[in-house]
Amino acid sequence: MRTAVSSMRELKATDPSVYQAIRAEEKRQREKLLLIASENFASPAVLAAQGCLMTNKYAEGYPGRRYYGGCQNVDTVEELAIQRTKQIFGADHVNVQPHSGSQANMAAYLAVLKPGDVILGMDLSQGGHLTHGSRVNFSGILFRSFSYGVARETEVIDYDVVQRLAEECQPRMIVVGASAYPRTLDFPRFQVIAQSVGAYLLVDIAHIAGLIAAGLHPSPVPYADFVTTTTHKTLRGPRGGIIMCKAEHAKAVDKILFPGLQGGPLMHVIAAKAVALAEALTPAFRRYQHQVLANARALASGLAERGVRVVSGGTDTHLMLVNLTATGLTGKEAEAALDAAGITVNKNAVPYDEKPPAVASGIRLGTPIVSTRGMREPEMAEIVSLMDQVLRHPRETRTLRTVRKQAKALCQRFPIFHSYDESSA
Ligand code: DSN
Repeated sequence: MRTAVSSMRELKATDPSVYQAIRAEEKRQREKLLLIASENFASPAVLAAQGCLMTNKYAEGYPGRRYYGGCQNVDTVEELAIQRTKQIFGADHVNVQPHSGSQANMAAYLAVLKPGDVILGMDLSQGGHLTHGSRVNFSGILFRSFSYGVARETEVIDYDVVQRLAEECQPRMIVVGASAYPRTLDFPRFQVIAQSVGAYLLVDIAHIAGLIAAGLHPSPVPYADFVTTTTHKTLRGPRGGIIMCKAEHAKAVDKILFPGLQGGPLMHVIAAKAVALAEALTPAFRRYQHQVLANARALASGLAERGVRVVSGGTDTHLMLVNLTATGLTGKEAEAALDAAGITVNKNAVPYDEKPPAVASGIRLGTPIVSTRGMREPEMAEIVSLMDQVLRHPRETRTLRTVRKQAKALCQRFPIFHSYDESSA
């Protein structure tokens, strides 16, 4: 097979515009402090598999029962991905074909629900996800959706309120999981609530899958009917999704995903999922996840020490939300100033935010990428200091320029794939 370098040479000759954009993106990833909680750097092995010639193969169906000939090798990678997911999470049944987390959630709903059924999920504006019942998403269009959030005083989920809401709206499915909730989720409690109203329980672990794989967040698998995840966040694989479920839902899940929702699976991505899952079984991955958590705690406490308000007072996971109201900055302004200073974050609504989502009163920060680069607590202290300068002087060009240089210098001390290079040395 061609090497990555010779493939890039060919790309440069064939399509210089796309080549230039990829090189510019490489530079951005190398030189900026990336703190977007849902992103990560997939390993060179994952990238190699994802860029491989299995993209050429049609394989509608499942291993051993495909609608095309010539599927022996793609069967091998799909079987490996399934078996490794089972080994990591202990699920009865696994489907690794969802193209994304959204497709995985759609399949979990439609495996047992009908359009018009009631679902109860976490409110997007309080940390939930679009596909958990938002009005502008298929989940809020197809189903009658109700939502729970966090308590105003504590900014954490009040399970008594969830119980009351479930009794009021009588959902067929309760959806758990979040994209901006920094606290440990109580899955046994959600199971009790779901059982008390006869609802199915779907847990979307997209953000915390890597932590669960490493045993650093409780697993929902024993408690939930369905567990969905993406593979590219803390799990550090290619962009894609996975569904796990109890044995009784296996047939319904497989049938609704294909032929119900998708056609041919992305076999090159499934190959890369298998590689990432093998990596997730290693002691190095567990050490990495420990560092992700330690770094998140260091970042949250460092910011709090400088008077920055961290939602709910801290984090139990890889991410945190910062409420900027007291600084007079909006999330949008902070995102722009930080990016100009070489620190990339995303604006994010904070609980009970009065600003629209495109402006927002907060930012979300996560440590998966900086931890993949090999950064530890001392570097988190440097990042706190850099962020503090920007948040105090967001309109001072000189400050932004100086911080940008410092952020780049810090990144250069921890080159992309530094930690992989170390572990392979
Ligand atoms: N868009 C993802 C995130 O940033 O959390 C969720 O799908």
